[in-house]
Amino acid sequence: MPACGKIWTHARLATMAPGQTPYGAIEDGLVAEQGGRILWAGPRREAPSFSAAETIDCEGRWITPGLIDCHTHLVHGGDRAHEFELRLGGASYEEIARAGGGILSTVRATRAASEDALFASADRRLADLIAEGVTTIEIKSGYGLETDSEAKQLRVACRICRERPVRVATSFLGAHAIPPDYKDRSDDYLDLVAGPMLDAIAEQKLADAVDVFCETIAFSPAQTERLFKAARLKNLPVKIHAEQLSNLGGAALAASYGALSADHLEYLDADGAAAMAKAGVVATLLPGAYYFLREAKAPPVDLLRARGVPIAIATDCNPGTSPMTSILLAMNMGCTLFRLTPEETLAGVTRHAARALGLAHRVGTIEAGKSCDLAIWDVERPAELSYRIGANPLFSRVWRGQ
Ligand code: DI6
Ligand code: FE
Repeated sequence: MPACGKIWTHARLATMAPGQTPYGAIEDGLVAEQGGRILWAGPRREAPSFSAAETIDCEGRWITPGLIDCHTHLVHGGDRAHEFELRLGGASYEEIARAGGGILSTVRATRAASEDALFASADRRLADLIAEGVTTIEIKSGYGLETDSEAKQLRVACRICRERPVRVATSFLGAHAIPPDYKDRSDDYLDLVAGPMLDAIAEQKLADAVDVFCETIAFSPAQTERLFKAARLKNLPVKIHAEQLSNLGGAALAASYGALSADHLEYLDADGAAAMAKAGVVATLLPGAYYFLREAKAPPVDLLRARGVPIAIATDCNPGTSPMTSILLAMNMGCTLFRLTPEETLAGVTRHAARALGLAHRVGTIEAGKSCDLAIWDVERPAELSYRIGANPLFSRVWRGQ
């Protein structure tokens, strides 16, 4: 009789493993855990007779993989609620930026904040995500824009990883905006980011990937490519904020560097989608930013589907364009705003999100060998996770078997 730690039985499993049935569903399933990993998962009647330390009767509830928020700016100082008021009072984004607001106001607040203060505010946002069954999260820097402050953001992300029950993947986003002291000298700033700043971040092993905001208001494709070349020399995978407000061909460029993901993609064209498909780049769609900015153009979901590009969904949790800490709401918006199916949005916060972080071998599906990260839901069918607005049917959450 094989021994194991815990067993979850009388469960309906949405394994999200690729295969024949929608959601990889198994009616009357069983999951066995050993040492924080999934030892066995499948139909209960096919299960070996385990001798388990603990057996949990799920009473027919659905179990999905623990959810993955694969694009967040969780660690930042301050908020932009006052700018929200100004904008609703008629001020334009440009007027606010000229008055020192916008992204640079978050940079000031982040630079001024202590690590403890950054940890405390990120922790509150994290609690919202954990309460919805999130077990893996990506966290970017990008509000420091100087070496010490970028490192500070990433150190806080690493502290979250050490002190909270969640797996964290970090991304270095020094190329998020041009800081005021480099105004009209974006090439000089990019040299700093791709040079000494990246050196320091890599040296301290603070980042799992390198990200960049490729956009007319941020960094050009030529600058992006210089950063990607530097990342390659450090053996760090790359990702990109691309085609959010215009089409600069950033996604295709990222694909030529084997990027893990290209994110936003409202203005992606057919060539970009083809390049992503060929290179296996995940398309991470961020409906929260689309909604908050009241954008007019949705990402080309039909094109992504036709090309077989894997689609992930994330909150983009950030103070400027997506002050959102609900992964379930992001799933709902993926359906209502982008016309994804509930099965696609669930794959978008599990299997495909894992791939967007280079973690597909460890998380994202309920399969033997992967980390035992599970979300157990009080729902009658998995589509309810995308269908409801503002409800949280999480029954319990399991991270590394606990
Ligand atoms: N795209 C966005 O929408 C945010 N960053 C990015 O690269 C904006 C972040 C902010 O306004 O603070
Ligand atoms: Fe973002």
